[in-house]
Amino acid sequence: MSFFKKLKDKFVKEQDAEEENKDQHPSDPAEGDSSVSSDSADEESSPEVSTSVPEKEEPHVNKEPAGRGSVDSHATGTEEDADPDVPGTEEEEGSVGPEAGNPVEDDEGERPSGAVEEEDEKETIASKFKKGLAKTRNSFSSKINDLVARYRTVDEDFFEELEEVLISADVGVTTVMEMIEELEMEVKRRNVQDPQKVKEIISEKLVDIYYGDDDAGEVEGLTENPDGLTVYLFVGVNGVGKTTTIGKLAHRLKSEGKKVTLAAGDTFRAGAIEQLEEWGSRVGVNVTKHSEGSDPAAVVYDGIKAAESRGADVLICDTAGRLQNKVNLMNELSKVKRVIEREIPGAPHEVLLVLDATTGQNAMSQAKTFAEVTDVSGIVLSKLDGTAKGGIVLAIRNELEIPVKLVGLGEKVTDLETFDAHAFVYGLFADMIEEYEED
Ligand SMILES: Nc1nc2c(ncn2[C@@H]2O[C@H](COP(=O)(O)OP(=O)(O)OP(=O)(O)O)[C@@H](O)[C@H]2O)c(=O)[nH]1
Ligand SMILES: [Mg+2]
Repeated sequence: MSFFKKLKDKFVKEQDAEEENKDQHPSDPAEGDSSVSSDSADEESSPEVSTSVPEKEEPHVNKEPAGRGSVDSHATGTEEDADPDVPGTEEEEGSVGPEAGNPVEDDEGERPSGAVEEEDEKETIASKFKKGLAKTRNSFSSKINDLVARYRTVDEDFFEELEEVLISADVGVTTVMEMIEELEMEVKRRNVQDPQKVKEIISEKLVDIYYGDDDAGEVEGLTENPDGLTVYLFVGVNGVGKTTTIGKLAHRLKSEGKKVTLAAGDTFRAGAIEQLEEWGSRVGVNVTKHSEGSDPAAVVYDGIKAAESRGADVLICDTAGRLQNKVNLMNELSKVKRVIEREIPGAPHEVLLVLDATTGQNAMSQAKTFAEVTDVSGIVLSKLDGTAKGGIVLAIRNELEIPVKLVGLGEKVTDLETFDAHAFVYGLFADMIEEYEED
């Protein structure tokens, strides 16, 4: 079967059904006009550990929690130097935690998200990828269309130009070379002369390149702990979208029926704890926090204890986004990881490195650095909606050999998807696929 036909069957029908559904049940037009209340941490002035209970408020969309500190607040030289390797986590562990007076909350206060978000959740994966990849698609497919319109036969010059188009979409030189080579072989093998037909082969090869040889082409979801608490640790430099992704993921896991808690392990940046708390109250999950400047490993330890005593299914740990000093980053992350590993064998079940897709090749070099300091199990590529160079997904997977597990496709709480290479390629070629008619 033709590859476009396969994608059309898989994604377009799904979308048509969705649209039909929407016509019958039009959604509430009052989207995104509610506001965030940011008083969640005001009463917290003591440096004590606390597990904050989410306040219930109206669901809202398109509104990012406040509290992102300025870039300046990230940079203090002295703090780095004062980061000892083992500064008494044990002591803190003895004196804090749920036994030390943290209330154990039940789920009574948690209620499902509101109607607007639920409406959003009905959006298909296909339409989310299509929307999120609009910038890349517009730039990429117009270049491809232009290219095939200008060539009457598929020759060397054609491939050379195609190479440029792919590189300009941030696919990455190594990956592009590999891809062009395979394309040339495939075109020869199938004896394709018509450049129009090459579009389809390109789309097919993009999926192949993503999955590589050793993969069955399965979508890779997040690993879960089959017997107990699942722990996810988020890492990445500042501003890439860690906290936002944690909020989105918490929302998603919760709507799947899981009990989720968060640990405010970014004790470094001013406002970071409050930002996570806001997400906690927005999606209705608990947040374990200490005061600013305290030891992230101790926060995470308390997060585990609070999660266990609450019978949570998933704990998601935020961390500070700094990369000024590799040694300190390594010490801090390895200490946090050590605590998690010690408390829950097999955890963390994912170490997720968040990369900002809009930073292009810079994201690649961040990934390399992080991979040197910690075992990254998966990538979260945020802000794919904000770039015309979504090809970075392929470069990351192919050149770093780390799977892209989640992608951020917008700022709404529902704009997080499990990465699916077929849906991604559908997002890139949506117009062509929708128009595709078998001859
Ligand atoms: N358009 C878009 N914006 C996003 C996405 N993910 C995150 N953002 C935005 O990116 C900005 C930074 O996000 P944060 O979650 O605060 O980033 P962080 O990595 O936690 O940053 P630090 O706490 O400073 O280390 C926010 O304005 C988010 O709304 C996405 O998928 N799409
Ligand atoms: Mg953050």
